Amino acid sequence: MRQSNDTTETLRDARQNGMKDVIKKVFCFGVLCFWLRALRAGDHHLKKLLFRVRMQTGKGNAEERRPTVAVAVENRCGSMVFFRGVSLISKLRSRAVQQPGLSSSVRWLQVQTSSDLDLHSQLKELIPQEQERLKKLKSEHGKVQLGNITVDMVLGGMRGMTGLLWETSLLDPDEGIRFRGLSIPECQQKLPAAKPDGEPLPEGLLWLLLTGKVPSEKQVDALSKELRSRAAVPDHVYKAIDALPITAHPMTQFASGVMALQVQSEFQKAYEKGIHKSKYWEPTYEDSLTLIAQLPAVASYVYRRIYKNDEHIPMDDSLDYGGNFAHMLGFDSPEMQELMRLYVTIHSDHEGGNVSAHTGHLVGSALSDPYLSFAAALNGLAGPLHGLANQEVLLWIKSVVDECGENITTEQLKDYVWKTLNSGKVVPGFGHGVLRKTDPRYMCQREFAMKHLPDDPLFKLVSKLFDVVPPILLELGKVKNPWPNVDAHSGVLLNHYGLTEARYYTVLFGVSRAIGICSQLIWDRALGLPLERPKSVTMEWLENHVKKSS
Ligand code: NMX
Ligand code: MLT
Repeated sequence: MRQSNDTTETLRDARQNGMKDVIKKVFCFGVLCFWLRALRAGDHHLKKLLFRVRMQTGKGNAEERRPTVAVAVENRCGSMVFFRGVSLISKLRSRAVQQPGLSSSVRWLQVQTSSDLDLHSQLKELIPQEQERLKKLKSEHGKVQLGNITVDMVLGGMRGMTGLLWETSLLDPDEGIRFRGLSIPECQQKLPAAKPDGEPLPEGLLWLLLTGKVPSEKQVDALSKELRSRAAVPDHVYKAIDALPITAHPMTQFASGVMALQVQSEFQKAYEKGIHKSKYWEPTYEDSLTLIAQLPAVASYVYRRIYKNDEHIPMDDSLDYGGNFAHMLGFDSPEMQELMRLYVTIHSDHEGGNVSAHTGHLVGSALSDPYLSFAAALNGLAGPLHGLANQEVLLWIKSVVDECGENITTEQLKDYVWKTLNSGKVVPGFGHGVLRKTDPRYMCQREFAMKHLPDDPLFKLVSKLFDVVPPILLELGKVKNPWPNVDAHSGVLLNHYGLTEARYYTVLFGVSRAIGICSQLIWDRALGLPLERPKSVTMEWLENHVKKSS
C-alpha cells in the first residue's frame, strides 16, 4: 500500500516537474517572441518619435512645444513601445472576443494593447489591403461605365455626374449621409460618448472615418490624448489673425489662421527633402492630425477676439475635443458641450462632391499639403449657398422676428417667405444639391431640441418653417428638394446656449469639416490618387457635338 502510494507520488511529482518544464519552455519562447516583436515595433515608434521631435523643433513657441514633445516621448517610448510587442497576443485576444467559443484561457487576455490604441498603426495595417483593392478595381473593372454625361450635367454644375472617389462617407438622396456605412442614428448609438446615452465624441468619428471601424472607448481616449498633445498653436498664427481688422468676417480670420498654420507642414518639408511617393501618406497624416488638433484653438481665438474683448480661454486638458472646443469658446454647460460633440460629428463629412470637400480634394490632388488644401476648402465653405447658409438662416429668422414678433401666425410666415422669394433671394436652409428628403442632420438636431429646449421660441419658429416652407418651394415648380437641410436648424440651438453671433457660425462648420476632408486626404495619398483634371468644353464645342450626334 505504502509502496503504491510512493509510486503514485513519484509519478505525480514527475508529471508536475514535466509540466513545469513545458510551462517554462513555453514561457521562455513567449518572452523571446515578445521581445523580438517589441524590438521591431520599438524601432518603428522610435523613428516616429524622432519624426515628431523634428516636427516640433525650430518652429512655434518653444515653451509651448516642449510639453508636446514630452508627451510624445512618454507615449511613444513608454507604454506604447512596450505594449506594441504584445500585438500577437492582442490579435489572439480580439479573435477570442469575437468568437466566444474560444477557450477562456485566451479570452482572459483582454488587455488593450497600444498598437490597438494607435491610429497610425491601425492605418499602416489597413493601407496595403486598400491599395490592393483599388489596384484590382482598376485593372479588372476599369472600363465599366458609370453612366452617360449629358449636356444638362455639364451646364448644371455636374449634378448627378459620378466623378470622384471618396471613401469616408456616402450620401443617399433619400436616406442621407452614412459615415463608413453608419447612419447618424447608428453613429449616435455605436460611437463612444462622454456620458451614458450621450452624443458621439468627434474623435470616435475621426477614427471611424479613417479606419472604417467603430473604435472602443480606449481607442477614442487615446486619440483624444493624441490630439491634445498636438493642440498648442504657434504664436505667429495669432499674430497673423491680429493683423486683420476686427471687422473682417470670422471666416476670413479663420482661413487666414489656417494659412498661417501651414508653416508647420511636415508634408511640405518632406517633399522638399525628396520623400518617396509611397510614403506621402505619413506626413499627410501628421499634418492632418495636427491641423485637426489646433483648429479649435484658432477658431476660439477668432471668436473671443471679435466678440469677447480679446479675452482668451486656455484649453482644458481634462476635456475631449468637442467639450474642450465649447470650453475655449466660453461655454461650460454640459448641454452645450454635448451639443458641440453632436455638431462637430454631424458636420464632419458629406461625401466628396460638396463644395468644401471637393475643393479640399482638388487642391490636395496637386500635392498641396493638408493646410493649403483645407484653407482652400474653407473659402468654398464661406459661400452663402454652402456653409455660410447657417449664418444666413439665423439672420433671416431674426429678421422674421424683428418684423413680425415671436408669435408670428402661419399666414404671416407664408407672406414673409413669399416676400423673400419675390425679392430674388433663396430661403436659406432649404433645398439641396443631392438630398431629396429632409436632411437627417436636421432631424437629429430637431431631436436634440425636443429633448433639451422644447420651449425655445426660435425652435418653435423653426418647427413652423418646417411646415410652411416646403409647400411654397414646391409651388415655385423648379426647386428639386423643398425640405430643410442641416443649416436650417443649427443656429437656433447655438443661439439657445448663448452663442448668438450668427456671423461666426460657419467657423464651427469649418472646424467640423476638417475631420472629413483630412481623413480623405490621408487616403488620397495612401491610395496614390492622381491629379484631378476633368475636361472642359466651350458652348461652341457643345453645339457642334450636338449637331454631329443628331
Ligand atoms: N429657395 C429658393 N429657391 C431655391 C431654393 C431655396 N431654398 N433651393 C433651390 N432653389 C431654386 C434654385 O435657386 C434654382 O433656381 P434657378 O433655376 O432660378 O437658378 C432652382 O430652385 C433649382 O435648384 P435645385 O436644383 O433645386 O438646387 P441646386 O442643386 O441648384 O442648389 C442649393 C442647391 C442648396 C444651393 C439650393 O437649394 C439653395 O440655394 N438653398 C438655399 C441655401 C442653402 O440652404 N444652402 C445650404 C446647403 C447645405 N450646405 O450646408 O451646404
Ligand atoms: C454639406 O454638408 O456639404 C452640404 O450639405 C452640401 C452638400 O452636400 O452638397
